[in-house]
Amino acid sequence: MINSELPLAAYGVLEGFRAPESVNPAVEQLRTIGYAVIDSGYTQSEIVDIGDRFARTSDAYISEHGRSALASINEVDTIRAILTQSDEIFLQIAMNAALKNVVDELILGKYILNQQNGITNPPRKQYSQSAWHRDLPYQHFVSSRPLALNALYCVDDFTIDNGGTFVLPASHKMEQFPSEGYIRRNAVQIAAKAGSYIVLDCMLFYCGGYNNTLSPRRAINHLFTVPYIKQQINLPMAMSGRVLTVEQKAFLGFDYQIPPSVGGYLSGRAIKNF
Ligand SMILES: O=C(O)CCC(=O)C(=O)O
Repeated sequence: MINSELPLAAYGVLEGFRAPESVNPAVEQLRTIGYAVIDSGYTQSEIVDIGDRFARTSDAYISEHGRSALASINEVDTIRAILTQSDEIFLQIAMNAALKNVVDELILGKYILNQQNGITNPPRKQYSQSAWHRDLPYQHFVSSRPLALNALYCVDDFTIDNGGTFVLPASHKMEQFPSEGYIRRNAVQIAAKAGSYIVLDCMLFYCGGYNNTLSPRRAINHLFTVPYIKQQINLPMAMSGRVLTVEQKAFLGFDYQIPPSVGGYLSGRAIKNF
């Protein structure tokens, strides 16, 4: 017999009609102008300790890969996948509770850590991140909700003098990169204390400013994406030697690795039981 009942079950649906729940001002601001500054909740001594660990990790990274080799490929200001270095603090910074609250509200459903890079805006030098860009580069779509967010953890204070981040408010809602005149009239430079996160819609145009002081201005940039966007570096593979919780593994994308074959895909479905 043909079942002529109207189908009412659905799959792949995460949001139905319901009252808005968010009261977090950072969430509202991210939706409207595309950026917000939030406090990590770390104490002053934790913030200083993170700065020291960043410096040690940076030295180790540069001696592993070679300063001149990194400089020759415009990579000397960046510590790629900093959480894969030996210090466990960087995974904790990526999973900070205040940050998670905001990202959870803005990316509906699952998301993963796509990138975590240490960055240094050097004193009085050309900086690799000083050109306007989006963190999903080469993309020109507008989406009704973010597919990705990024968050710059401020290792040092971000000031006007040391080249604090510039943003173009609401540019996540425009497909095209705007004219020079528009940038001159509308760019905003963000001052933020060490220990803050500058959270951005990944489609917002932004860049670092010129650091006119004698000290480096350091940050840790995170990109959180829906799992369909591939990671910059295979974090499950790079972190496979670590003892990780179920939650940490999910966050790092262990559940979203590409199956090597049809058989691998089917056995993955069997494990998920659907
Ligand atoms: O240093 C900054 O303010 C911007 C960093 C940046 O643009 C990036 O990491 O992609």
